[in-house]
Amino acid sequence: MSIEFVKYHGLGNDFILIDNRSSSEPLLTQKQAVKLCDRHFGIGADGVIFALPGQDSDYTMRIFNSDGSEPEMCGNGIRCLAQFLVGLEGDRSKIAKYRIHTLAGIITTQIVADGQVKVDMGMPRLLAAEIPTQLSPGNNKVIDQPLEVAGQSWSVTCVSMGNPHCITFVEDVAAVPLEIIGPQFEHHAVFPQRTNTEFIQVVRYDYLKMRVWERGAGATLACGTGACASLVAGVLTGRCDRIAVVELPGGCLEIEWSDLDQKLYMTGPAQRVFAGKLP
Ligand code: ZDP
Repeated sequence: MSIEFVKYHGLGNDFILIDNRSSSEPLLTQKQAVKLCDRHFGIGADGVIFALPGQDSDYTMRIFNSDGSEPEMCGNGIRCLAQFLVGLEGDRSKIAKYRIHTLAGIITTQIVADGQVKVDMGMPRLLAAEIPTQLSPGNNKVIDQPLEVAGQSWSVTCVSMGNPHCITFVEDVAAVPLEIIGPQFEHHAVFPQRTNTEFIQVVRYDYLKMRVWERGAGATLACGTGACASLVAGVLTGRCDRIAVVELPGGCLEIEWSDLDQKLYMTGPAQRVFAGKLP
């Protein structure tokens, strides 16, 4: 049996998309996903995303990271999935809108101007047990709390967008030795499910610069859930507005934490790169 795939990227965070509408189980194993994500021996990607039948929703998204682990959510990935679905359905409606079931709940995507995708990312979760982290034994919020990593004390804020994020504000993101400290945050004992790690430089109240070390994928060019979590951390600590542009190595996302419904709205691009067939 040969399986068709389409490669997409959202700001350089790249994914292999699989039409999995015929089955409620992913057509590939986690081990096969690891092989396909390899940039030298495979197609190359940060993850593999499956478009499965809905569950009280239009579709279900499942994703495997490039190390084979399965995250609850993926912000850049779900924008790619929305464009992939438009392609599969031959949807010619101007505003294709999908309700997508994920392990982080129902996420809604909408195609807007210029083929950008606006995503209702839901509400952030802030209690220590929801992240999860042991940084607050009393199950409080973790805001600007000290964490010892690589012999240094960092002031961290923890936010879950369905998946865990640990955010640190720094003077200069370019100076962060990401490859060295990223893995130490990811595997720190206070994060039982590991964590995604973001370093943020506040340029203006409405403009943040971010570098990310992703759980299960390492340094990537962009992270949608991470951009949302970082804006929340910035608002909670009085460092930024509720609407801001987040600049990642791969480009910019527009993030809003709505006053009205307390949900995060992310707008950004999703681009088709090429299609192929797996032998
Ligand atoms: O939580 C995790 O294990 C992440 N690696 C999942 C992927 C998140 C992503 N970068 C995003 O855009 O939200 C794709």
